[in-house]
Amino acid sequence: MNVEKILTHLEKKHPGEVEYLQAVREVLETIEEVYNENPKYEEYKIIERLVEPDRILTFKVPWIDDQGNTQLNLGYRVEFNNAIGPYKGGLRFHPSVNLSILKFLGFEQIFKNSLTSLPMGGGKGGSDFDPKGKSDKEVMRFCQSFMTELVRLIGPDTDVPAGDIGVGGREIGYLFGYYKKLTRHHDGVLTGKGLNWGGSLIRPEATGFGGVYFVHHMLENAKIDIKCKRVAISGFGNVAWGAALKMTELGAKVVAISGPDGYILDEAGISGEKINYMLDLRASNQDIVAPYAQKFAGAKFFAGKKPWEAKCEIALPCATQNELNGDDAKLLVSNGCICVGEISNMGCTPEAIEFLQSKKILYAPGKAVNAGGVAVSGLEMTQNSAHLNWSAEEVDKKLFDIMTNIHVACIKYGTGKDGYVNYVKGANIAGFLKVADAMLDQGII
Ligand code: 2IT
Repeated sequence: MNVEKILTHLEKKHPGEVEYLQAVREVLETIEEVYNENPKYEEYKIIERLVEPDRILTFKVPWIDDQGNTQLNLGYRVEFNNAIGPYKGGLRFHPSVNLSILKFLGFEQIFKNSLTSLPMGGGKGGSDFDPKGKSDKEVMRFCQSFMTELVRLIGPDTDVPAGDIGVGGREIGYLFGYYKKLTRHHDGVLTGKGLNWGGSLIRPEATGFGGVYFVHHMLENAKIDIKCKRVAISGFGNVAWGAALKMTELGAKVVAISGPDGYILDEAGISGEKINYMLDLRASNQDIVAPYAQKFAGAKFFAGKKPWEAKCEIALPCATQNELNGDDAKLLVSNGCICVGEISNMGCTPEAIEFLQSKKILYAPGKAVNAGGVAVSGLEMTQNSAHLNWSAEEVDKKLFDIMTNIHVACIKYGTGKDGYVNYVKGANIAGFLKVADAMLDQGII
């Protein structure tokens, strides 16, 4: 495989799709060696076939707001690869959504889902619709219009969407309700459902819990105790909430969380009711963390700043892509940071990753660290197919085992001669091999 040739070709074909090209480059550069070891990959053009989605559906989503005005958004579903299972991956509703972002997310999802060891292919979808500031009824009308088109593609054994940024329990409820009305099927077509209509226990916690299980393994492997370590987290949504809960439970101290408006530094530790307050903030529909400093004495709010300037040993990006850049990485390391566990998808820029790896900082990419979310979605699909529900303990134990196995796979394929683990390489190779071999088995399709 000639990485530069493939990328030059892709850049020409998909100009301006920067996030997608960034995600592809990272994978190609790290799998090159194993790829070239098996001539069949080249012969059957596995990479050329893997970097293009199987299909993309783009559609308009008209809806009527509370004032009676007609509104219009764009909707997408990118079905990337189904070699090892039905297309699986979330829906993102955010004004920044475009095809490049959904293609990067769908591409990453292939490897992430493969790492979970569950039978799930990769896909992603969403819309440039912004749920922030909308009423429940506006969100409902939007979701119903969105599902009118999405229904053409999805099914419990073909393509199973879930949540992502801007899509939580409320949106999944409206989407599921309309799917059910259109098809008359009550099945596992979406994950992240409500507990009394097919959802799985631990799904809300899964991404954060799984991320912390993974980080715990990274630290243990490096013989570092997690207790009393200071943790900085970006974001204050569902993922950050789960991460803060589990970090606190394991004895670490969460000192910073952030929102689009700035970050909160709370030297007393963000634990107990303060963690639940994150969800209240989110539910307020404002997308700001500033009120935290008014509610809890001693906490400070830094307007317009990122949490990476807070002194911490562990940094957990939990917000969005490219949220931690090269300068942030340098600042973190100069302040004593020893571990960056990316819980957001592609949270670190290539410059940040290069710097962290050059300093031998423990760093692992989103597709490994945040795989717990989609893993429990996979477990929700299993429960739906079997028409039963597992207990929280059962699901949590399975989640823990899955994260342990992903860590083992990263160590297997990512450990260098000096013992430093390149988790990017480990995750990409482990995720890729399974999908590539399945593609070989299934012929040119
Ligand atoms: O990025 C992700 O893995 C998710 N947003 C969760 C996807 C899923 O299908 O649960």
